[in-house]
Amino acid sequence: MDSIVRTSKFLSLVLRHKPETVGIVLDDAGWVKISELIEASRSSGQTLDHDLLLRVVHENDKQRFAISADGESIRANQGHSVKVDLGLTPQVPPEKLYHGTVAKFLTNIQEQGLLRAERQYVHLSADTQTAQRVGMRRGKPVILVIDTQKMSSDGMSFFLSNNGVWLTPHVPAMYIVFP
Ligand code: HQG
Repeated sequence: MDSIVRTSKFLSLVLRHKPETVGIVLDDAGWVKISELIEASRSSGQTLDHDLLLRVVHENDKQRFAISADGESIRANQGHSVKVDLGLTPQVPPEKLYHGTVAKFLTNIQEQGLLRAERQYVHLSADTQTAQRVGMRRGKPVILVIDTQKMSSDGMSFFLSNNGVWLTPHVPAMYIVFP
């Protein structure tokens, strides 16, 4: 694994899920000072420096991370299981969004809808190609079509992360079109 991918995985772990593994604390909006992160990472055996970090942020295939306006802090754009307030404002979604999953989950999804599980939100994709890629992480992808227009008119909220992932707390089964 090259250093960019390895560092990206490390950042996903500490900025989304387990900051305590390197002894850092994220602020309420998920930010941590870059200098603090580098220092903390060093003491846990990661070779992280400012240049590598910026390359990971800028070259990341999904723009998973963001640097603050003052250039001093970093956070994950989405995917958190730790409780953070990303400060996203509700947005009107497109008429339909997509969710890539795999066949073994379908019975549960038919009963419970899409659950956010460990994460803060259910993740939805704006196009089927992206949903295919998300589903493929777990096997042969199955694409669910979500009637987001109906969800929205029924009062459910949607947020768009800074890297283009649609987020919502729960998708009840009645809004899901199964293949
Ligand atoms: C499934 C990656 C049983 C759901 C991706 C999914 C995405 C249920 C899995 C982002 C269920 C959760 C998120 C239910 C949902 N019963 N299974 N009721 N409801 N599921 O990883 O959407 O590379 O938490 O279909 O590209 O797969 O990390 O969510 O298969 O954007 O940046 O439970 O993660 O981005 O898995 O992926 P996840 P996800 P990054």
